[in-house]
Amino acid sequence: MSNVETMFGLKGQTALVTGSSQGIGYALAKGFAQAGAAVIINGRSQDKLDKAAQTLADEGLEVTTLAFDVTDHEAVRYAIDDLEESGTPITILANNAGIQHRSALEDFAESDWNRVIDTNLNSVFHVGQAVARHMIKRKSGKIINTCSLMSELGRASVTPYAASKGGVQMLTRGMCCEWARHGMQINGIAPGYFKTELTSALVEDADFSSWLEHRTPAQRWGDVEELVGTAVFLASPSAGFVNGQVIFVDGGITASL
Ligand code: GCO
Repeated sequence: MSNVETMFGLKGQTALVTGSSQGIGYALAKGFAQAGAAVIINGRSQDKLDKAAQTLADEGLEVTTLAFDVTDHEAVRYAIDDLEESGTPITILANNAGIQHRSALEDFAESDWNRVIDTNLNSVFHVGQAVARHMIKRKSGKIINTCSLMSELGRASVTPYAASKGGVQMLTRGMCCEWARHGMQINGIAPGYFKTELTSALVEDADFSSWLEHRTPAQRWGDVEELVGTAVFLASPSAGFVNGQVIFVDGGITASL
């Protein structure tokens, strides 16, 4: 194997990506598979997972599916322990599941607040803890949490989302403080504005797109494939001493006024 493949390849690894039947999670799962990992895609809908797995198979990438609700602590613990006890050690975890809900904060329903926090932040605790308990035993493992430019910057109408992603950034750093001593590397990826199902309403809003293109130094939306290199790097042996870091893949938006 070449030195590059050794440093950046994921051959022999098993990667679980939560929320990966579409969007950023799907792109990360595809990238991990292309880098040589055995990939498990996750979501709540088995039907959506089967469709995503078939699309990947049509491109020669075989993945397995594991449907569970990342907001259900017991269901997560059961799914992860069952996987591990069946002889499938999860060596890479990408905590990617996330939702968006836009509304003025003064009108934001408590149920919508709870849904956003449960899916975007609490799930990282549930799945991270369940997987880490096995990684600690093996004294190795990679966790990559999907943060956001909104881990650092707010925007009116998406404050609960920003609060959740600010929490994921600090949870990432906390996981480093707790688990790096066990041979684990825990880092985050903070996407800027990317064209996905989650942002489709914004992409279709000409005024918003125009504002974004002027606000972003790169003057454009990102494509989800542009997140894959950072994820593969963080999941690879070459990032063995990178810990507690959040890498912003955002066209420069968080670097500028
Ligand atoms: C919004 C968007 C953002 C981004 C997300 C990407 O409504 O402003 O949904 O929240 O999509 O932050 O990381």
